[in-house]
Amino acid sequence: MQQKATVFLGLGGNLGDPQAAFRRSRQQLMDHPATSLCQSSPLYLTPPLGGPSGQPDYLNAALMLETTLDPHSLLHFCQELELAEGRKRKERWGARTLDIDLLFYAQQQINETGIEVPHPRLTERHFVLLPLVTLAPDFCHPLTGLSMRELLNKLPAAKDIRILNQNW
Ligand code: A4P
Ligand code: MG
Repeated sequence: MQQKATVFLGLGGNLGDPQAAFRRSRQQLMDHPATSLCQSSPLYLTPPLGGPSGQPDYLNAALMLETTLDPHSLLHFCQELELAEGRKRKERWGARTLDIDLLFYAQQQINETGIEVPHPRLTERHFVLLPLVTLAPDFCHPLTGLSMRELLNKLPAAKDIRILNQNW
């Protein structure tokens, strides 16, 4: 049996009703016998970063969980949740109903095909760091040693991002 680990997931979506997809997926994670929810961040409305032009704004949020699933099993479970929400993979960074990124798995570093942890692009992204700071401002990135608050402070001020819902 794997030891209990604190993990952070990033949720994103800009097709259909992402808030409903986030709620259903959070419930599935809570119902999983090896996983418990610690906290949800507020829900943010964010302009799309990269990908095809003209795609709708995103909803983004982050979850803090405790789990005894290993990182591969947790990511696999998240990919099943994406599929259950009708996720279709067409183009990279294209519009989607639900994207779940494994941002951190305790202080583990994983660099394999199909799974990279910490998520390699999180340090550049307001839509990830803003929700993470609400959950764990002092949690440190295992590669840089910088806290979530410090990483956010290194970015320029966030533009056009707003909290849509504190509780969802
Ligand atoms: N993968 C490897 N490591 C991980 C990890 N830690 N967590 C692999 C999740 N997946 C991981 O992902 C592509 C592959 O990454 C998978 O096969 C998985 O095994 P995907 O979800 O199929 O495709 P994607 O999400 O389009 O690609 P990618 O590169 O993961 O994109 P990102 O970095 O997730 O960015 N703008 C706003 N405002 N909000 C967003 O949420 N999201 C993206 C996608 C772009 N722009 C955005 C947002
Ligand atoms: Mg992704």
